[in-house]
Amino acid sequence: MPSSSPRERFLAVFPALSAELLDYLRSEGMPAPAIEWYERSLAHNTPGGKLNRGLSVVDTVDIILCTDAQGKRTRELSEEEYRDAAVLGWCVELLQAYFLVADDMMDASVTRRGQPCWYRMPGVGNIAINDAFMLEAAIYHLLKTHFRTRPYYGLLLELFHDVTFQTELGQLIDLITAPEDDVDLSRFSLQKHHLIVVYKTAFYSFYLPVALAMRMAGLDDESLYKRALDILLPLGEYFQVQDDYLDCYGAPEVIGKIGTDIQDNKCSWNINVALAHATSEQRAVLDAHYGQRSAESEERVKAVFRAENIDVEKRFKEYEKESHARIEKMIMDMPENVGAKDDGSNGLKREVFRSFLEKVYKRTK
Ligand code: GPP
Ligand code: MG
Ligand code: MG
Ligand code: MG
Repeated sequence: MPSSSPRERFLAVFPALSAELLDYLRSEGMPAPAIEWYERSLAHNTPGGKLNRGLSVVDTVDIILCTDAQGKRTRELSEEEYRDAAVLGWCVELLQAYFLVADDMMDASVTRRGQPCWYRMPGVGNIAINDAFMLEAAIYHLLKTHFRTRPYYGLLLELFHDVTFQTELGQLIDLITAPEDDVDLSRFSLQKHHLIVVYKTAFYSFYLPVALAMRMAGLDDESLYKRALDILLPLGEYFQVQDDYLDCYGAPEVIGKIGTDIQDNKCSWNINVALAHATSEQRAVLDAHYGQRSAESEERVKAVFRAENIDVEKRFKEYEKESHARIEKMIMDMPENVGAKDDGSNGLKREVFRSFLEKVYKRTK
């Protein structure tokens, strides 16, 4: 399909995967309303986002298998290789769908990807909890049907299980650091923030897609996975700082969601920056108004964020530039094709990380 964009080609794989999952329900004798429900949940929650995570699996497999150390293309992925990479990519998107359906309930969010959150759709409500579980179950069904006979099947399962657990740990500390009825800003720190974001976002959004692609491409030197982690966790942290910033400063029509972090009492990057620079008067405003479920309080907090001595927006732009330079340097300090055999195969190319960094730098959604 040379005329379609990478995104369109990836999207074109989804209907067959959805059909495969629905066929399984049919084979188990599920009634038509159950099949229709699952179809609607899969369609609402899986394909509507930026697809960065899923596309990164495909891009990483392509860079490892089809380019030389200088980045020159040596071949194209076969149809079969593309399909395998895309199935793994969709499994990451299903994991994301599972997390987001649940996260939106926990965060009392209103919209996602420009639509009402799934639990807020007519007739859904708490059934969304079971729908989240069923989005997760889809991952293991697809892995089984597409990869059971591969030598690395166990490693794929292990990756999904480990990363899911890590993300749940991150979500736990995100939630218990933000109790609804007990606002205490002294609980927050940039150190706590670092721990939360690495666990709730970086492992599943950055390490998982690349590690899956490395397994599929046959990289078996375990030290390469450690190297990937060393770059992808800082990259994931940078990505979640952007998410925190956009929660307050992004346009809802662009980011597709309405920010809830201030009202939710979240230990976000913005509040930590404000706390680090606030005068005692500003601190008193933050203590009184952060984590309160009212638009007036939210506006009072935003006014402190805008104050000249705090200026979260300006500090974010500085952070963004500094992070990009720091991560780029980490990437450039890596050998071009680390761990490669003499013929250049089986290495981890630094282009994998550069392409990921450029995907997220200065994003607005
Ligand atoms: C992003 O946090 C983190 C997740 C979506 C992981 C959720 C993990 C679970 C185990 C459910 P966020 O709340 O800042 O994301 P958003 O801004 O998109 O709501
Ligand atoms: Mg959320
Ligand atoms: Mg959340
Ligand atoms: Mg957020």
